[in-house]
Amino acid sequence: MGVDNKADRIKRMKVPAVDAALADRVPPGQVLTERFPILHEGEVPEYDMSAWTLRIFGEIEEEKTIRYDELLALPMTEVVCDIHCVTRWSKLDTAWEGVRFRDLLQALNIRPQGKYVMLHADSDYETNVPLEDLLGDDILLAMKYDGVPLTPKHGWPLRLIVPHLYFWKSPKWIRGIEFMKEDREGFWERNGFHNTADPFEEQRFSGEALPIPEDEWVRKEFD
Ligand SMILES: Nc1nc2c(c(=O)[nH]1)N[C@H]1C(S)=C(S)[C@@H](COP(=O)(O)O)O[C@H]1N2
Ligand SMILES: [Mo]
Repeated sequence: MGVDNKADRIKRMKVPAVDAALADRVPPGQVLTERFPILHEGEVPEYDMSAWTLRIFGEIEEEKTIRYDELLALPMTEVVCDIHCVTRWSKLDTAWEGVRFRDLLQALNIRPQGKYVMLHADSDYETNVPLEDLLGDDILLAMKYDGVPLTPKHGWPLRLIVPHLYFWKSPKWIRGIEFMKEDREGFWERNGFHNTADPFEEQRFSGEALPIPEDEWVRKEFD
């Protein structure tokens, strides 16, 4: 209790409220960016969309090949989320639209032993995530960013968004989803990155060293 003057109100409400809200959302060791960095290995792929497919295979009763127009016919979901790259940038309130991973799974007969997933992408990229991590409301096979189709550099025509893990677990240009009995390491996971990759636990690397190639830190392109 006490005198409720203007100075007190500002101290109490404004500054601490904003700081506390951001502190909650920015994982340790991360820096916020307003721009949208572009990071990947290899070339930005070019597609003939009449030949484009998403292949679903491994521990599934019957292997499936899905065309882009079939994906577009599924219910669309919007997700607004924060993203966190292992190279220390985070971006708040990114807005995506696409098919919820869980909704795609519904139409598929995944075998119960298929507990791990390898996400296969162009150009020669793959990353592994446990199936359990892909069942949430905010796990999206995204086709749009900020209300318009993804740009080629950010993953058009299809990218997976896994907001609660470091962004290397969100493959651009995804082309295949493989269900596996046992976990297997993807590209960065084989190259020293952490298998789980929870940014709030700061699970960047699997060892002491920082095995990120120099160009991953210095090569910076933005939208
Ligand atoms: N196909 C593919 N997806 C990828 C990568 C890649 O090299 N190839 N890099 C990952 C990494 S390390 C990051 S930080 C994000 C960057 O996504 P952005 O360029 O849209 O910011 O894509 C991820 N997805
Ligand atoms: Mo990254």
